[in-house]
Amino acid sequence: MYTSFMKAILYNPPVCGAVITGSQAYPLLSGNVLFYEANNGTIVVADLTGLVEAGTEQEACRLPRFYGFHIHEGNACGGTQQDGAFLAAGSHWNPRKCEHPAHAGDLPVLLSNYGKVWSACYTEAFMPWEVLGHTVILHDQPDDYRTQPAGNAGERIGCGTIVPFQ
Ligand SMILES: [Cu+2]
Ligand SMILES: [Zn+2]
Repeated sequence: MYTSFMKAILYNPPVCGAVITGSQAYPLLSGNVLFYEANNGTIVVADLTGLVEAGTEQEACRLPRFYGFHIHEGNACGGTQQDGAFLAAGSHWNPRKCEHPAHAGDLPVLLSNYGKVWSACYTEAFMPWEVLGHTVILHDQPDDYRTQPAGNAGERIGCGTIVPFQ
């Protein structure tokens, strides 16, 4: 028997999602982050490939490892590698003015397996439609869930603006 969580992602389309593109340092990164309504909250599914740094495709550091993953408050992914990739995404989305890691946009780290990620979590920090117009950001280091203001998660390496699913 499926729970209501499994039913939510198997039998319903997402409410919204973001198409992820990589920074100059992660040109192979692509895929989607999808937001489904479930119970009193949201299931977030990350479905990504190519999460490997340019030039490291053949190296042992491609072994499974963790990457920071948040919803940021900005509505765009602009920003140069020099000034900071995806600087336009702004800070962690934080509508209730809490401290990290209690920002509504704080999510579990992603596990990349030779560049492949499939990950899902359930959160009651927001409903899917509340994140419309904000951004999904991936970082090159795992969030430590302690350091202020953003978990010391390193560079921004992937970004996408959250838009209605179609
Ligand atoms: Cu972030
Ligand atoms: Zn945060």
